[in-house]
Amino acid sequence: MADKQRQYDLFTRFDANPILTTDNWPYAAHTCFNAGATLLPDGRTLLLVRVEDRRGISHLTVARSADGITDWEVEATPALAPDPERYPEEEWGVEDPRVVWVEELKKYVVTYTAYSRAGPAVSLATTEDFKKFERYRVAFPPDNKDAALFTERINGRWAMIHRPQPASKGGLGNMWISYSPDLRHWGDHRQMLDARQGAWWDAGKIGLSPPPIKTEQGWMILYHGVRMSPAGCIYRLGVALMDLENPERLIRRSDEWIFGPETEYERVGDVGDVVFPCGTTLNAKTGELRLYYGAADTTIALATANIKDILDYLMTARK
Ligand code: M1P
Repeated sequence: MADKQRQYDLFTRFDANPILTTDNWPYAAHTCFNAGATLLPDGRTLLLVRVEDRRGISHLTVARSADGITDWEVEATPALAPDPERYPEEEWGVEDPRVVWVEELKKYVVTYTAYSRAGPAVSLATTEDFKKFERYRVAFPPDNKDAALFTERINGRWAMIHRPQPASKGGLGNMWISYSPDLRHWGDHRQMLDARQGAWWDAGKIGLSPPPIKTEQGWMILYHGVRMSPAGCIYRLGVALMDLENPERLIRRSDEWIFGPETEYERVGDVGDVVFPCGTTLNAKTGELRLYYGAADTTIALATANIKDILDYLMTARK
């Protein structure tokens, strides 16, 4: 039984989920969800949270916590608000940030969806303090989202995963990887991980969830798969392992989803049946991986797993 259940039990939900709702917000907000995450040098956890207002427009606000679970201090004003006068690609908001610390730059790199009448695009900005941001603007034009940078150069180039959604595929999409010498000019685009087809849980549309996590065995890629049904979509999480030197090369991919909507706060909300993680933190000593995820596009929840258990599970998957 233990083995039979193992893949379903990789993650444990925090008892008092959700950890952040708009009740925690110091100003009026409709929903807070899909947050990028990072550990600060002083040990606190920082979430860069997508906040949607009652117009339907999203901005990004910082929340910090000493233990990464409770007593969140939410900033009184947005860290990154859409600025459509200077950046027209942000006319309808900024969404779904992914945050990585890049040691070489001594900066955080934030990738996010810049939404406008042109469609959703991938934008990139850097920051040292989550107060001042340098916008590099659009890295990948519409329709494209679910992007994050690898934390280090690979064979001398920056690499970014993203998810184009070509009209010819009717709103479906696969994960791609592209490379850049300077974070501004992107090329050498390759399809990296395909959505499966037919009855599969990740048929049709997949996208990167949190940024790639470097392990000794390879880059761990947590991705969301979207099951489209007559009753609506179900967003679940899968995992793949890619080669450290050549992240286009798949080592293993889980057949089954490893986390999906089960609780009421995941099943009911603005968009029900959605778990959508945009950030993790990893305790290098214990191997505890914390998954911060948007629940039903309404609140932020936390689930934890041991990264070794995920890797062990992956090794049981087909090549
Ligand atoms: O509503 C679920 C999610 O839908 C979109 O994700 P994707 O385009 O990858 O399917 C995003 O709008 C995301 O914010 C949202 O949580």
